[in-house]
Amino acid sequence: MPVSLRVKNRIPQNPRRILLLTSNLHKFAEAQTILKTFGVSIVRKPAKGIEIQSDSIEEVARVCAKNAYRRFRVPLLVEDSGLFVQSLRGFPGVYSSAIYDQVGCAGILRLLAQERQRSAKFVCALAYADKNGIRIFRGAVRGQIARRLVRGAGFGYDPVFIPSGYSKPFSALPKVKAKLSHRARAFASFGRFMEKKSKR
Ligand code: ITT
Repeated sequence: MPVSLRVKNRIPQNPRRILLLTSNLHKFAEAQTILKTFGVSIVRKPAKGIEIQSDSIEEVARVCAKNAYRRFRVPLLVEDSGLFVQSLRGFPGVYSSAIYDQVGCAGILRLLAQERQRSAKFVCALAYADKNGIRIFRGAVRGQIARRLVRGAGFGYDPVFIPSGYSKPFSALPKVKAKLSHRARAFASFGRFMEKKSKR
């Protein structure tokens, strides 16, 4: 989970306008759509630079958010996600980004070519940092790895991930993804937290 600490643009001071540190435009767009419904707006900061190695996506998000907050001193979010395939003992998991870059969805299909057990889950760990410290919001969605790749909407592993209760992958179900993805769940949980916070 690379996070850049090179800030060139203006940093928002409005507490309900929060930085999301990510290089992934799809991730940003999905997060923005969800948070809008809670009246929270986010500003993207490209993320390249600080990388930590960990076997936990939660730890990656937490440490990156902590380091970034030390630098920027404004409320910010760092999100780390991964695809965990049961028959591969959770692989690619924390290595999802690197594995995607190297072998893509086709590589996951090759690894599972002879496998009948195709259960998998997407997990998202969202770390929010402000003057009170770090809070973690989690989201997960269970499903199956498809037998074939279906190109369409979305990004990353969406063409091969079929959410439970559906017969098509996320790439063919953008509205479903917007409601029940790992990211939708983690950001909705953060949105509810912000709503409560604003009423205090
Ligand atoms: P940042 O670290 O800059 O935020 P990233 O794309 O590297 O962007 P992650 O490390 O969180 O983001 O994601 C790991 C990989 O998991 C990423 O390369 C995607 O291919 C995949 N991934 C994450 N969320 C996904 C989603 O909603 N749908 C499909 N693939 C996803």
